[in-house]
Amino acid sequence: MAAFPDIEKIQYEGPDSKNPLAFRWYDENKVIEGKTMKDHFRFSVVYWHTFRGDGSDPFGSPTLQRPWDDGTESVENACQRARVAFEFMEKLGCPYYAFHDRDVAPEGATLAESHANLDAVVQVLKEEQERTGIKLLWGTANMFSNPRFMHGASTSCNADVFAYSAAQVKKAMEVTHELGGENYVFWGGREGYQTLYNTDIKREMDHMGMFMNMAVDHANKIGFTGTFLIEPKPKEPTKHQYDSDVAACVNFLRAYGLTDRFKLNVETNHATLAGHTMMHELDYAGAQGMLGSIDANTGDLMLGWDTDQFLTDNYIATQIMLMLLKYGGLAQGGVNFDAKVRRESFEPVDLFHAHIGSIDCFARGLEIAAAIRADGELQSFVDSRYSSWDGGVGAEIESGNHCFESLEAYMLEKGEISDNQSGRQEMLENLINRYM
Ligand code: XLS
Ligand code: NI
Ligand code: NI
Repeated sequence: MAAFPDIEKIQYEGPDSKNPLAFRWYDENKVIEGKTMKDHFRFSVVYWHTFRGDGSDPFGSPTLQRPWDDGTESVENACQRARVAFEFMEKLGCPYYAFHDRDVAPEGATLAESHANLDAVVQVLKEEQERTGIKLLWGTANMFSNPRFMHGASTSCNADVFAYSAAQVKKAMEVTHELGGENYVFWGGREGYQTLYNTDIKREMDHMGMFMNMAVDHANKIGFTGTFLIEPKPKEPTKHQYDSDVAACVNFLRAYGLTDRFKLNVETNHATLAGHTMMHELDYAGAQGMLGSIDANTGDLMLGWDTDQFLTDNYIATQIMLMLLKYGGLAQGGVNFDAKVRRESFEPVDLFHAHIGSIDCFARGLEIAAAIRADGELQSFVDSRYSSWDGGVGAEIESGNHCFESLEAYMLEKGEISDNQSGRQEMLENLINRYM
């Protein structure tokens, strides 16, 4: 029994197509800068929003029609839902997916029962992966929904919660490994604080560092070689999340000796909540050699919380793709749609419209970014802006051949700096608009 009987596999039909269930820009085999579109993006569908979202919000009940779901928390329903998920991803043509342990299988009355439920559903996921060739981009553990995590997981004031979290992550990692997952993600659901009056930051951060080191040790034990990813987010649900932004995460990873095995999973809406652009977060992560993967979505500047909307803004997609091309792509990472349809978009077909639109937006962003790079005007402006470092005193400083004394002697002799050049911001913004 098909869940989407009226929908065929989504095809590329080109920019002139008016078919809402076709790609206009995403041609998975098209080669850009030496790589197919499919390999540039490694698009991934998220289990939690797409198959567990029900449209409820703090003000209202579920709205989304999901006829295949019987509404129970049974393992049978979870297995049935898993098959539907793969039908959806196959028809969409997305090569990857991502999940939390508790999205795919119901939590049991005990930890042992939760483990067993997960194992049962994982068998279905495995069969479906084999049947379709769709792969697991990453797994993660939900350590924020159950009330036991009210004070956090690895940063909880309650040592038993740390232990419970270790047991849960151990299992989630093993399952991710069993399914051939290419990464494992830590999004610090409630790893932060609501008030500093009751919080020992130093102790909590040390515990989190210790926890991640235990994860690396366990990966080595079981032979999981995937990349660990931390997903920065500044707030929500806590007032302050420790993994606030890319810079804070890089600092954390360095402080606790984790940079060999970890990279970052950067999310558009989290960047905005942190008061940064996505371009900033990606550039910073890339510059530090820490760019691992992307959670693709967008917020709403009028709302100011993590609204997880599907990205359809060509400018943001272009900026993202400029950064990915600049840093040589995502390697083992991917573009993961951590996004949900609005509760008013309640029909199953809306899931297709949402993903198709965002996939196309990224494909178009890639085309535009590649065109900007091929013309080279932007890059040659940046190169010439820094040309004082390519020879003379600049090159001497960069190669480590100066100190304050020698630079004082240089400037005393020269008297004044060579003239500054205009930053030409407006001209460059106009240049970008030529390609849009
Ligand atoms: C929440 C996060 C979450 C992670 C996975 O804001 O984006 O969905 O991606 O735990
Ligand atoms: Ni996310
Ligand atoms: Ni998010």
